[in-house]
Amino acid sequence: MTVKDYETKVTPNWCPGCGNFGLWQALKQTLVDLRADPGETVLVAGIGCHGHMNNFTKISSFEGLHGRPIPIAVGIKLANHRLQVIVSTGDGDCLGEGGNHFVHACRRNHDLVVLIHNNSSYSLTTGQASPTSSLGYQSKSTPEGKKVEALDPALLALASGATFVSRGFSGDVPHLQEILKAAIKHRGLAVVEVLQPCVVFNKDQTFDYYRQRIKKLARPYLKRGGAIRACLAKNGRIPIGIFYQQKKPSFESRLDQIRKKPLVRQSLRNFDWDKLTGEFY
Ligand SMILES: Cc1ncc(C[n+]2csc(CCOP(=O)(O)OP(=O)(O)O)c2C)c(N)n1
Ligand code: SF4
Repeated sequence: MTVKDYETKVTPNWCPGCGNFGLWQALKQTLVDLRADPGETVLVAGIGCHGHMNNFTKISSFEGLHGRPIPIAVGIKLANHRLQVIVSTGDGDCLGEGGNHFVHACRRNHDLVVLIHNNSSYSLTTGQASPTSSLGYQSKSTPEGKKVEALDPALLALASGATFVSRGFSGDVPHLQEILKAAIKHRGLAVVEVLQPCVVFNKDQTFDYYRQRIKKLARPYLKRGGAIRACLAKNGRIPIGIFYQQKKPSFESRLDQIRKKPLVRQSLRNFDWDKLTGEFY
């Protein structure tokens, strides 16, 4: 397989220079490196500029409602836990409308990758402030500047119980690729926050802004305390890398019902629907 094999015939409609291009490149290259089977790998997106990626990527995919890709991905994983399921979500999608799903998916340690395209903006709807926009961020919804501090997705993931937490930058594709590869191989909830500049609406968090501030972390922490300290921005520097990785049973691995085979492979022939529903009459 080559990068081209993971591309559909649809030409990307992202704006020229959009940070989504680097993220997409890293994802395709990672799929090549891992020889990912397009039929067994599923990309689930919400609604936003990030969600367009599904149209350009030739693997199984589903684009759901804004804020809801995580519950859809959980459903797919429960139906067939042998599939590799990757959630592609925006900072608005994942942390605004879908914030509760994110917290509980981390806590339950579902075996999913959650790839957050963090451009600190609701870009598809023309750049309103999102939960990750910084204090003072000016937009159509915050003309006098945002009055609330930004949410840190990696910090929230660590506090919520995710077993793999990382942050990459779409301007550094090889580094992001390393993170993605480790996240896909991880068994449990793997969060990859990607700093992804929106070159049209976010004039604060630009490629240059990140290039001047990012600092690479040498290796993951095995304890959450160290990882939390490592992921916090300090002295104006923004850390990137894998902050935390821990082995812990995933939610799916704890279910006796799917231990032998996935739900979709189980027969309905001996299933007594009347007996089951009869208990509730
Ligand atoms: C249930 C619902 N609420 C709101 C919207 C409107 N809406 C569509 S995309 C979007 C913002 C997307 O922002 P983000 O998730 O950060 O993605 P980006 O466009 O920045 O990639 C909003 C609010 C919608 N389509 N559906
Ligand atoms: S509006 Fe921003 S995030 Fe959306 S495609 Fe254009 S540059 Fe990318």
